[in-house]
Amino acid sequence: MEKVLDEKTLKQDALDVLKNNDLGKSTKPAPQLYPHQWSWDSAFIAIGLSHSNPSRALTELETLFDAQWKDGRVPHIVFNPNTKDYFPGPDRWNCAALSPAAPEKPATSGLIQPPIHAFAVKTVFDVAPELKDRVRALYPKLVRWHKYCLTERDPEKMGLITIYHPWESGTDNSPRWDSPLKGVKVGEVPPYTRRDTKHVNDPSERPSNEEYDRFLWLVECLKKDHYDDAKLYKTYPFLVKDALMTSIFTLSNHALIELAKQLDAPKEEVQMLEGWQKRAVDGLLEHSWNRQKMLALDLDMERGGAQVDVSTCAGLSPIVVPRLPAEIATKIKEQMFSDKFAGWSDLKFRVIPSTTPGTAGFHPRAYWRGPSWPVISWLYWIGLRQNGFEKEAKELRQQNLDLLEQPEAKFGEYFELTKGTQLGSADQSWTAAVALDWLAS
Ligand code: 2M8
Repeated sequence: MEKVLDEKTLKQDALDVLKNNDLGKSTKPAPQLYPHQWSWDSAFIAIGLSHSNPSRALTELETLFDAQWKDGRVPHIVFNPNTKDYFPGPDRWNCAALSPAAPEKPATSGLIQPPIHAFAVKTVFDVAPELKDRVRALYPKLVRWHKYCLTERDPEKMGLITIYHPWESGTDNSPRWDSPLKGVKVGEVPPYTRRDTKHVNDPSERPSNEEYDRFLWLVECLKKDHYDDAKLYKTYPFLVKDALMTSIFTLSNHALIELAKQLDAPKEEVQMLEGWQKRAVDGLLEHSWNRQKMLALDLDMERGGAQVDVSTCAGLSPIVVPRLPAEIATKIKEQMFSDKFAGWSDLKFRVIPSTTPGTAGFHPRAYWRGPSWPVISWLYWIGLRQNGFEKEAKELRQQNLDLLEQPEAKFGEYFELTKGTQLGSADQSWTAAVALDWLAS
């Protein structure tokens, strides 16, 4: 067997990945596959950088929030003007021309991604209190972002965030979206050439052409309604209440409440944030948590809010909810290490599969349909520790580090389960970032 990397080498390699992907004031998620700034990637990157360069870590988030829309949304992609090698690029989204809320510059997409940013800002602030003035400047933007999530994206006031596109979920091609996508009647999609498939070894690790047509048709529908939430809510064919997105919201919003107190925000503002927290936690536990399945499920709003019955890593997401009732936390922990996830007997490393092996929609090498994403294990490692499951957290951290210390792992975007083979892009920034955080812990 080939010798594994030691922790010192792994750390240096991780720092090199982030350095090589550095665009100056933001970091691209991968050298070629993802050449712009991505919203939630930047939050993980900031956490990874917080140990070596907290000032640069905060810059990552400041750059992202410079592109915040007037309505509070934080775009999922901020386009790097120096590259054209990505599709769909700024022209296809055409946001500034279509929506008065979008910034003229920089060009952005019109979607969002999970709101992990306040948690990242708090993490940076904890290690670098001297950055207080800059954190203070970011704080109101974070409040507007959270407000957008829980108002425009939750007009029903259920406490659950609605997504318009699988790209918003961060788990793009997950079986979570198979049933809601079936209801979308694909119309005429303007011609396009994919660029993503040429940057991976095997195109079947990426979404299929049919899936891409569907994704792009949804973009056309968003454009038709000018990215206007009120209009979209009436006519749009894909409205899903996202359990993972909402769980992450509660983790981040809890951090935002602490930030608000540290920055002496007005009492009424703290109370408003606390109100959102209660609403989101109640929403998750009342509508999304399925006691029989012991999983949090998404709700398909095009089908009267029915739960989407699949077994994916998103189902474990309430583990990150602060102050989760102990009984639910224990059930999720058991589920996480059962044969459905990190206890599956064929795993080379006991990491968290993105989809339960053998269940509907599972595929061993396809995008978000089985392979493991270190960034998800990292998120749930945070959740386990938050709930006092230190032993399990330690084991999950170690298994992920063992995987990443294989010389051929190369900070992969994701990994096949039975052999630990690297899939998708190599030198993925958020994989390097979470490795840095694990090594520092
Ligand atoms: C993946 O998403 C992009 C589209 O946004 C893609 O598949 O082309 C997802 O894994 C997403 O969660 C991630 O933020 C992005 C960049 O790493 O890649």
